[in-house]
Amino acid sequence: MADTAARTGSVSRKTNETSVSVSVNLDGTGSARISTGVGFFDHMLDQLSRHSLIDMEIDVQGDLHIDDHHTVEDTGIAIGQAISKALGDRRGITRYASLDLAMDETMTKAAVDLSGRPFLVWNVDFSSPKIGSFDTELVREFFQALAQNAGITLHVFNYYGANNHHIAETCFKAVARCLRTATEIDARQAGRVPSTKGTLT
Ligand SMILES: [Mn+2]
Repeated sequence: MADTAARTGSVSRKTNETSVSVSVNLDGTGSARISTGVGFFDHMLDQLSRHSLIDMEIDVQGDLHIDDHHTVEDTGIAIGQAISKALGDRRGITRYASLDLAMDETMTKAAVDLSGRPFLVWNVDFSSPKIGSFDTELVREFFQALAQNAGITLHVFNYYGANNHHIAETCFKAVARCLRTATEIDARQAGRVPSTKGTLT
């Protein structure tokens, strides 16, 4: 599969609240073209692409006159669905990854299992409800939507940190680095699905 089929996925999703279009390439270089209308969220998605090396094209028109909630959640849904499509039957993938990511005073762990079973364990607290105009509670909403729709077991744990921008950014970067490793083709799997069940879908 890895040598022939491109591991790409595209999703277009339109509701009364948002219009979202996402394309991903798991075997990219981390090139991103991202426009959600939410500056801080664009910055975080840039990190997600850059450090996962998953190319991402993301274009979102959301009901930002209400708040950022629908835009962030629906973008997470679409990225998750696009990644799941790109993974296909998950044959040959590394599947697991975990990483401690440091950024100045902040340290965050992420662990992922591309199990096909959605689960989020979220152990991250922010000391402020806002980063600029961005609601910090939306960071969790994004990863919940991503895990649910990508079929990922995802754990995120912030050990410590003082700056809320850093805390959010370490979550995105740590998950990105885990996605990079876990989605990568493991040559020793020799094209097999990495499960004794024989299936991850
Ligand atoms: Mn930053």
